[in-house]
Amino acid sequence: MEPSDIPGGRKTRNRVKINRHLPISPYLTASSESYFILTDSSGHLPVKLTTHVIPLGPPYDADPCGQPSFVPDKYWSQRYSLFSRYDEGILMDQESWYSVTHEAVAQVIAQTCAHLNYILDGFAGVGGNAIQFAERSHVVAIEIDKKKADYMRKNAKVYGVQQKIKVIRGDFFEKAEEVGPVDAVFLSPPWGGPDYQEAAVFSMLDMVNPPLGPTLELCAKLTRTVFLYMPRNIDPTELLELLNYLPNFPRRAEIQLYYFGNKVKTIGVIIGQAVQLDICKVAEAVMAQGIQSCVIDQLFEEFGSELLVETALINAMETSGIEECLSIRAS
Ligand code: MGP
Ligand code: SAH
Repeated sequence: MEPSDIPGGRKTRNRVKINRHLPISPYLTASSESYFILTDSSGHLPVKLTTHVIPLGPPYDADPCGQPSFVPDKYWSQRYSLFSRYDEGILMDQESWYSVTHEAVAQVIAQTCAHLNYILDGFAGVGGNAIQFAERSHVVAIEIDKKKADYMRKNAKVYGVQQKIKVIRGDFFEKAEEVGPVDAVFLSPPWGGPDYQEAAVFSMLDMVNPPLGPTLELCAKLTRTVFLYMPRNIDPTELLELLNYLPNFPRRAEIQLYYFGNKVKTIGVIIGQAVQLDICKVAEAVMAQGIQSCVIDQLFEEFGSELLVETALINAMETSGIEECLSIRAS
């Protein structure tokens, strides 16, 4: 550990970056749960959009006492939002201050995955997500950086969940296959630092490092569910391209918007088996966006029961007043 990582270490003033409201995709402006269908030549993807208002928790605290020199005021004042037990011995290095997942967001993510027994956190940092997963599930946490892996072990002890996290220090690309099959892989990889905000649109395939394509290809060998933690300026239509790397995954996704006040701070993207879709709402989205026979064929394939899909489509047809749906299916 370096002296500057220790709470109470050296301190000088840091410049505060101005808070900006990044424009976000028009797909991602829901005020409550909604559904839409993404479509391109490769196929269709029903997406459930959910909103999560993050409770503000302890007030931001700008008291500089104990602030390490390398920590900007903006992040220091949010320390109890990052880890509510910050004062009980939480350790973070420089990169972690801007990349750790706020505790209340990590709780929403872990709650979404609470029915999954065994989760692999592939880029686990100092444990912001892994600790919350471990409150509900068994976790294997891979982290390439030795210092962060050591800090994660200590942070897990602060939360009393050290027995439920197996920390592996190493490269995701070398260690993941050793872990074997898991119920889900959680990925919160580096986004290239705070400069992700400079891009009007953050490309998940081009701007994540290590590149997301090969990461997903490896995930597809281990699981049928991935959970991505992403910036708020992603383009949701890129999900169709991500699916090319997940050939055997069920084509279904959920996008979670994490609201801090009226601002979407970050986004969760779940793809695959663990996504629970309401077929009636999918059918309504199909109607609202215009009907294509291939979308309907895919629904029948995806949801298995013909009766279930037909009933949902008939209901949606009645609600929307559109009548061509089943005749397209019949033709
Ligand atoms: P932020 O850059 O502090 O955004 O990141 P904010 O506060 O909206 O910035 P502002 O200038 O608009 O006020 C917000 C959150 O995104 C962080 O708390 C982290 O949870 C997450 N985050 C940020 N970065 C740069 C990364 C990253 O590189 N990787 C991961 N996994 N998460 C990140
Ligand atoms: N969710 C974490 C933060 C993750 S930040 C938290 O809340 O604490 C992304 C992390 O990925 C960084 O800690 C970085 O060291 C790690 N990382 C980068 N490349 C990696 C690789 N190839 N294998 C494993 N970890 C990697």
